[in-house]
Amino acid sequence: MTEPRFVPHRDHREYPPDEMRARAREFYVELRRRRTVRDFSDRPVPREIIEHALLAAGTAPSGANLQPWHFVVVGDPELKRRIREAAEAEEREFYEHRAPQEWLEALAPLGTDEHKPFLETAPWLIAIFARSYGLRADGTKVKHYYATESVGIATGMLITALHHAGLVTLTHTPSPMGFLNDLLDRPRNERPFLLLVVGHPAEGVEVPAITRKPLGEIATFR
Ligand code: IYR
Repeated sequence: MTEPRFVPHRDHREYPPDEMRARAREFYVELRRRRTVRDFSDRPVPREIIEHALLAAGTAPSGANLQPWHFVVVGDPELKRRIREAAEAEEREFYEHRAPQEWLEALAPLGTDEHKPFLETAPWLIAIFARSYGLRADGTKVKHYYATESVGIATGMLITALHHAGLVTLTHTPSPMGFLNDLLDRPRNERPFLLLVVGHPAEGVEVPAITRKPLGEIATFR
């Protein structure tokens, strides 16, 4: 058993009430501008921006602080082409056979189909993996707790960080995603969580005319 060790939390900052109100509001206004985009520009994005967004994602809380995520950042055009090919094969199956009518109807407002050119156009793809267990140096397994929740939180923070930097993302979930383990050489204890497409939007990009639920519908105060 490792003994707990504590240090003062000197990084915490408290703001005067008015400043706190302003910060909370401004952050919402900033996040409210985020939209998922499906048409990407091929304009390059410096790797350093992606690295900082990943560092931000890596600050996420996780079960027993086991940080059960791994991010594979793909910029290589040939690898992107192979990911597109594999993803489109799964998507074709999904749209033509696997998806129940109800699911297709839910997707209709988004205008999606099996064509995924953005997987090649966008400068970066980030394949996010969730580790269902860790491995010690001697090969024995380390149990992980709440891996899905932890990776979901880290992914939300990654999306937020990239938006904050002025980029757009698409949370892409070709299903099943096992091909990502093969193409990206990831071990069996890592489960593909999702594929985040990252870049600048295509010029004149349009997004679906959809709305967000009001506060009264997403929250209850008691
Ligand atoms: N993976 C498919 C289908 C899809 C599913 C959901 I749920 C979405 O919000 C969007 C798409 C695709 O990427 O087209």
